[in-house]
Amino acid sequence: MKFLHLSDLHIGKTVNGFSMLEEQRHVFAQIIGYIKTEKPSAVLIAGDIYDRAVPGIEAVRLFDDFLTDLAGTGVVVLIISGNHDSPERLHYASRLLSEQKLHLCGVFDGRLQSVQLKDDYGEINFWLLPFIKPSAVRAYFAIQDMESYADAIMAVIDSAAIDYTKRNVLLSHQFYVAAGVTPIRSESEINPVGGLDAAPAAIVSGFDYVALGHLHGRQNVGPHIRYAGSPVKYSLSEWRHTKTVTLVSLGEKGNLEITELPLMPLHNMREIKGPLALLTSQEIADGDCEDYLRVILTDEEEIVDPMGKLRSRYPNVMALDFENSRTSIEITPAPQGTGQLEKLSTYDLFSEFYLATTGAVMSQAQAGIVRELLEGGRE
Ligand SMILES: [Mn+2]
Repeated sequence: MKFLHLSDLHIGKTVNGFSMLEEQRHVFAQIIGYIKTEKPSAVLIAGDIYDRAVPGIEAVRLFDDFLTDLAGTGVVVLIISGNHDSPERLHYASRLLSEQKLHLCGVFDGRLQSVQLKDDYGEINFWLLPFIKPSAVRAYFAIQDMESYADAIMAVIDSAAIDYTKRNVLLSHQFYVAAGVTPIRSESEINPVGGLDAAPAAIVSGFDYVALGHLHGRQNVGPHIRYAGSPVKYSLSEWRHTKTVTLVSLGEKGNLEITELPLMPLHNMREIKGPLALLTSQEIADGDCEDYLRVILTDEEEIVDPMGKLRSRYPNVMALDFENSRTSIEITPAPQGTGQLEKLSTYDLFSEFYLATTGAVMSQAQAGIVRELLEGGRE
């Protein structure tokens, strides 16, 4: 049986003030295209459907369109909630929708839900584990000291009495780590302090495939335990990532094949670096000017309104940084809330502000003007 694994749609997300709705619509169309050509039996969406617990109208509308298109292809759709979703809202109408081959598991109700599909080799059980916290699981199990995420996940899986001689696939949205492997993290993920949510991937290694969501960079945490990654780059930290959906082909027990199908963005996300004149000149401006950019200006001279100048050529500049001999000097910002700022003179405060906003230190002439104005003001 072939099935498609995706996760972390984050429908409705904005990145540095830019709405990703059109990007999302663009990749969803490609996913529908892959379903038509590859003809998988099921589509697994491993959590973080929406970016927020209460998504905006446009986001709800886009998800509705996507679900309708998915249903139109005839595939079975399996969905769990992620840490960004509201479990109850995502769970809405799930009993009715399950009759339409759409299985939504938003809320953990004390029992690991499953959906059984069949192919020539027999049955495959798909287990739907929505995002859980130990506190939510404790209510259902009489287990002392259930403190960790690993304990909670193990308790839930153990309670399902899974027959591991059959083929089993798990959908889960937790932070699984493999021993000795550093996970690829992205700034668009929410990171609980200190990685307390981490659970060893070994606890789910009994499944024939584990379709994970949570980490936004695609990666395996075991030969058959995998994060599909988000379908769109959701932070500048992901600009070098390639986004894909995962096509899994599960044959007889123990026979698994994983293929990555690339997703093309409407506008790419990338980083460009150099002096302003070069980056904005007709001949040099490289690639698609409408890409989402982090621009690093290397000019030694100060520039008036650098963002305005850049955006006249690149309308989708997301971030602007400066890298020159002045910014290479390490500046330790005054710690806030310690009363340190109050001790600074108005002039010092202004020069800190100037440095923070322009990335440059004031020239002698400018410093003179500021001092003159400040003294004039005092008089
Ligand atoms: Mn996510």
